[in-house]
Amino acid sequence: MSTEKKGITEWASKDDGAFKRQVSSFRDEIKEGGKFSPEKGRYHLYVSLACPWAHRTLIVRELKGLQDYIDVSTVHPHMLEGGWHFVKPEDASKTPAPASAHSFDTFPAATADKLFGSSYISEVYRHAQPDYSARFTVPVIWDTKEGTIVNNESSEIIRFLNTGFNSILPDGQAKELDLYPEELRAEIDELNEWVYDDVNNGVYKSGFATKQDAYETAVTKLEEALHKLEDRLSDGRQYLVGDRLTEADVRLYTTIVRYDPVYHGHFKCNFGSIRHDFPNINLWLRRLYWTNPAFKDTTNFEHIKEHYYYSHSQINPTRIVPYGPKPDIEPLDAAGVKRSAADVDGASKKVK
Ligand SMILES: N[C@@H](CCC(=O)N[C@@H](CS)C(=O)NCC(=O)O)C(=O)O
Repeated sequence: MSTEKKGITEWASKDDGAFKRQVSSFRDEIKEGGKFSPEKGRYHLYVSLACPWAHRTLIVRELKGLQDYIDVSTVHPHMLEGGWHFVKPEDASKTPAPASAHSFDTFPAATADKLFGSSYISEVYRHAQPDYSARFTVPVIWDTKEGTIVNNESSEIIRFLNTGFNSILPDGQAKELDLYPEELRAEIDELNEWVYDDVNNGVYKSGFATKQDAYETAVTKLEEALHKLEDRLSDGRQYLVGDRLTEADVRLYTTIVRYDPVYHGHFKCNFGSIRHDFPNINLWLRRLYWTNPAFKDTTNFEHIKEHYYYSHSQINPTRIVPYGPKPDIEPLDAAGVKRSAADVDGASKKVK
């Protein structure tokens, strides 16, 4: 079987049963004065709302006020034989079937490929490189001027979205926002490194392991890392690094918000749940979700649950998507309000 045909759940090594994530292929950046300079409407972002890596880019796009600068196409949550697929342009305006109907053709908030009308994300990759044979992953940021992919590595995309458009953004909060400030870089880098290995990728290593030992190695590292994060947040701090929002929060958020709905059950990360066993992480999570629209607006629990439980039939052959947990994320209750009084004021009114 060629690499490109292999499903993501078959990336586990035959020898030790451990999951190994592929390295991304397109690694350019958008920056003033470079080949890919910032321009309104020039770039297009391909995402899945289910994917934690793509989710990072959507959050930063919104935090940096780039919604009118970079348009987005959103794949359907089912990642099956041919990889990520789009709704057909002629179906895009139809009322989507309810999520529970498991339709291949429509799904709430899934779009057509707005640039090419492609059926699969693989077609977009092949427009950039006809002989591309690695994995067809999201996120992808496409340049309509050069007709190619600028980058398909989320950690790099969020870095250049953070600064690359500042020269054309209007003055204001979004332009000022720096998610990777010079003075915090060393601490952010240090945190990112183990959070990536043990948490972001740790849930996948647990869920995609095909041998007991590989699973246990991954899941116990994840458990240890979550306890380390829980301790870090025990002084009541609102953000992981310094006293402000940084990319470290963005990168951890997209894993934690999926934890109780998906990773706890589907990926067998069930030594505890965020809501019952990690109160400090749970508070940090709820503050981000309920007080900052860039987090809530970009979090779609229907896509998240439907994607994992329906797509990985090796792990869940019945494809039944679980009913719970209820609610998807807990409200920001009185304790949360007390601990972050200043921030919560406006947002807590939204909490049902
Ligand atoms: N290193 C990449 C990883 C992206 C990634 O693995 N995306 C997954 C979805 S969560 C994907 O598109 N998988 C498709 C496949 O493997 O065929 C990044 O952070 O951008």
